Amino acid sequence: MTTRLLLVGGFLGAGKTTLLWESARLLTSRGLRVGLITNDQAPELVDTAFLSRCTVNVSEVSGSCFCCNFQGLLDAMSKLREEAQADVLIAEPVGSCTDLSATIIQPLKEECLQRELVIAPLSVMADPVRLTDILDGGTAGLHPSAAYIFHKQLEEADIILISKTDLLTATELEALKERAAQTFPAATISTISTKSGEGINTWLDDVTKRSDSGQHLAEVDYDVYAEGEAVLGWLNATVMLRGEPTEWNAFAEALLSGLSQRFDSMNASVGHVKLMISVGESFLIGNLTGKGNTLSIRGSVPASCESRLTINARVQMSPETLDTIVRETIASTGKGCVAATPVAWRCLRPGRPNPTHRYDHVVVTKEI
Ligand SMILES: Nc1nc2c(ncn2[C@@H]2O[C@H](COP(=O)(O)OP(=O)(O)OP(=O)(O)O)[C@@H](O)[C@H]2O)c(=O)[nH]1
Ligand SMILES: [Mg+2]
Repeated sequence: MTTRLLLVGGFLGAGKTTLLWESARLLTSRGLRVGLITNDQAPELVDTAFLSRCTVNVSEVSGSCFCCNFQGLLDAMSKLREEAQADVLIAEPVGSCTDLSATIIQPLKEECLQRELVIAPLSVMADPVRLTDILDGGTAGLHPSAAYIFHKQLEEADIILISKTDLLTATELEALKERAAQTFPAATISTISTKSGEGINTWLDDVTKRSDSGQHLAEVDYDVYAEGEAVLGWLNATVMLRGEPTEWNAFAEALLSGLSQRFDSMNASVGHVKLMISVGESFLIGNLTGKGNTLSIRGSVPASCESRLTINARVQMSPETLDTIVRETIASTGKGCVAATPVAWRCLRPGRPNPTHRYDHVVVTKEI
């Protein structure tokens, strides 16, 4: 049985997980069996918790990114092929990862025939606001080395997928597409909005037919890449919240807003802060992908005395400071009425990327 792998990269907060959710739904309605693969430096992932509410199977590779744990990616793929007989696997690498063409796609191409695998073109999502600033020569509010990662992700893309197009006018979008095409001539430029539905079926048609994956490599300076990751504090935690009956949507909004104020007061750029609050089958997702105006809450949870909070934060500061700010803000949001008991709490600074494989050439494959 041949399985197709779609790899959806792109910087933190670009919209990858939202697209995985929507793609799984649409591909399933086309009669395909889908498996999803999430990835992070540590467990307790909002993305896994969220996608697990989807009707398809999800496998998580945590503790290391795909490129540094290539075997972990292979194992996740095998598991989903066995358990779900997946026709299509969609994998989301860590948002601060780059050099995927050299470290994941080329080695996978080497094994395509043996593994009955077809690899779709590497899609790299780009938030239009951040992309505009990068094309203007700015850093999209990021540390210059983190902005370098953003740039390298686009350089190695087979398809650049400008996301969140609902935020732009048609004229702005055309202009952005043109500029992206000039700066990154090797990629196909596509556009997508998971909110409005624009472009999703077109992209799915493209990546379920094409197999010209990893057509080029980016030249990546691993010292700058490592610095771009290391400037971000990384926190993954799950906490039980208990106390008086609480409106969890209001709690989530107050928590993200409180965090945003603390980060802004320190001039600390936010890569992505995401959370999930669940009570039984009900859940909400909260996101902050930059300043306070990027705060969004989706879904709804009934008021109750107890809920489960999973929070993932990637913010430009030391992990110790991030740890303190998140603990203090959860406590102050509860105002003494909601007690927070951590079930799992990990705070770290990503280590230097040390990929399992790193190809210096593009592998030419035969069609299966
Ligand atoms: N306006 C708009 N917002 C979107 C769209 N797609 C995603 N978002 C929002 O973008 C934010 C980040 O979305 P995610 O899908 O979690 O982003 P991600 O790329 O998976 O982020 P990481 O896992 O941290 O790398 C959320 O607030 C989403 O609601 C879109 O098409 N339009
Ligand atoms: Mg994600």
